[in-house]
Amino acid sequence: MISVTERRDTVLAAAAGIAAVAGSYLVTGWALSFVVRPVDQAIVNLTPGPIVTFAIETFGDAGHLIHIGLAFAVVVGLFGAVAFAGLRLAARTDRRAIGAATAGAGSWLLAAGLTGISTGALSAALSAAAVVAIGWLPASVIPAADDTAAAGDSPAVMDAVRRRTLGVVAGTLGFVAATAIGRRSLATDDEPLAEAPRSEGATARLRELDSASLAFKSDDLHGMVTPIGEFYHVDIAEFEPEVTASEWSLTFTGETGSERTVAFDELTDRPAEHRAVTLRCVGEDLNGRKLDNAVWTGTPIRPLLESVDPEGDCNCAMLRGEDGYYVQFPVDALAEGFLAWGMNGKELPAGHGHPVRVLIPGHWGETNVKWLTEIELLNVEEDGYWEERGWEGTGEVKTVAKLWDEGITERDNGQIELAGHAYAGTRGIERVEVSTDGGDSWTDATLSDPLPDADVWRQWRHTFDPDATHEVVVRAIDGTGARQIREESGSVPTGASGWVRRTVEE
Ligand SMILES: Nc1nc2c(c(=O)[nH]1)N[C@H]1C(S)=C(S)[C@@H](COP(=O)(O)O)O[C@H]1N2
Ligand SMILES: [Mo]
Repeated sequence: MISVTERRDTVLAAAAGIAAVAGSYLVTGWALSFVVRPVDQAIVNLTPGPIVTFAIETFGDAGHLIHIGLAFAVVVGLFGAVAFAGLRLAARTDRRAIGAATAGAGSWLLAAGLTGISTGALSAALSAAAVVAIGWLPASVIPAADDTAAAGDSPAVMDAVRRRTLGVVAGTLGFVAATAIGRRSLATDDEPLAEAPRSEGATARLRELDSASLAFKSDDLHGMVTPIGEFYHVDIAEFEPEVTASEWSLTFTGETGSERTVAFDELTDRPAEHRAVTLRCVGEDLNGRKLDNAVWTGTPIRPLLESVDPEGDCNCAMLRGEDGYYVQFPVDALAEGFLAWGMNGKELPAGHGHPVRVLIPGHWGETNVKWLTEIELLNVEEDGYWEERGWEGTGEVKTVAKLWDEGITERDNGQIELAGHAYAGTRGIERVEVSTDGGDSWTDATLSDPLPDADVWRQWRHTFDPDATHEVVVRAIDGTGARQIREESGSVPTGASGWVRRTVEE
C-alpha cells in the first residue's frame, strides 16, 4: 500500500521536476543551455533511422513534438526523482533540512551535468532552487508522515494533505505560466539582423530579382525572393547552435596535401558574390513548402579547395556542421559551391547557419550544410546523416512546378489565376505547362524573366475562363528539354515525383 505521505511526495516531486525545468527555461529560454536540450539531442541521436523516417513520413513537422515531448518527460522525471529522494530522506530521518540539502545539491549536479557548469550555472541554480522550494517549503505546511500516522490517516488530516498538495501543484503551474510570460518579455528575438559584411551589392541583386518577378493577384504569394522570416527550415536538432563570427572557423581535414583553417574575417575578405540560390528539401511532399529562394552573399569554395590540394581516392568529401550534422557528396559538386555569410543582405540568421553555411548548386537541400565547421576529404564514401536514415538526397534535385494554394485566385473579370514557382536546379526552367482539363490539353504558362543565376527558381502564372469544375494539372520542362517526371512517388528515398493536380471550382 502506498501511504498518504508517499503519494503526497510523488505529487510534490513531479511538481518539483516541472518547476526545475521551468526555472531553467526562465534563465535560458529556448537555447543551448536549457536543461531539456541535451536530452532531446540524445534522443534524436539515438533514435534508429527507420523510426525517424517513419515519423517524418507520418507526422511531418509535427514529428518534432514527439521527441521534444519525450525529452521534457525524461528531464521532469530526472529532477522529480531527485526531489523524491530528498523528500523520502526527510521523512525517514525526520530532518527536513537534510532532505532539502540532498535534493538541492542533487538537482544542481543534475542540471550542471546536463548543461555544463560554465554555460548552465545560473540555469542549474534556478532548477535546484525550484526543487528545494517545492519539495521542502511546503513540507513545513503539509503534515509530515508522523502527524498523519498519529492521526491514523483521519479524514480531516487526509483532507488537509490533499488540499495543501493541490495548492503546491497550482503554485507550480502558476510558476510555469509566469516563466513563460517572463521569458517572452525578456526575449530579444525581435532584434533586427545586422547587415552582412560586404553586402552592398546584395541590395542591387534583390532589386533585380524583384523586377524579374511576375505580378500576382494575390499579395500572399512570394515573388522571386523569400523573406528571411518565411524561408523554410529543416534542422536535425531542435536547438540551433550558437556560433559567433569570431568563434567560427572552417577546417579542411582528411586527405589534403595541406590542412587549412579559415577564420571568419579571412573568409569575408575574399572576393564576394551575391548569388540567388533556391533550396528544396528532398523530404518534402510534391507540392510541399520546403522550396525557397534567397540572395546569398558569400565567396566561391573552389579557390579554397584547390589551396588545400585534395587527394582523396573517392573524389568525395564529408561536410560537418556545429549541430552534429554531416553529409557526404562528390568534391566536383563541392567545388561549384559557395560559402555564404549573408542572406538577403543581412548576416546569416541563427536558424539558417550563422555565421557560415555552404550552398551547393542544383543539389537537394541537405547538401547545404549550416553552421559549417569542417570539410573532410575522404578515401572511401561514407553515408551522411540522412543517407543513414534511408534517403538518397545528395544528388541533383528533381524538376517541379508548384501550384500554391494562395496562387489560385479569381480576378475581377471572373477569370481564374493560377500561380506558383518552378525549379529544376542548375538545369533551369524552360517552360511550365498547365492543363485545366485533367491533362487532355496543355498551354504554356507565363514565366518570370530569366535570371543569370545558375540555380534559381522561376515563377509561373496562367489565367483562364472557368466554365465548370476544372481539373488543373501543372508540369515543368527543364533547360535540357526534359519534362517533369509523371510517375508519382513519395519523398523517400530520392524526392517526391509526379505532377501537381488540383480541382478548381468555378
Ligand atoms: N548543419 C545542418 N545543416 C543542414 C541541416 C541540418 O539539420 N543541420 N539540414 C539540411 C537540410 S535537410 C536542408 S533541406 C537544408 C535547409 O536549409 P534551411 O533550413 O536554411 O532552409 O539545410 C541542410 N543543412
Ligand atoms: Mo532537406
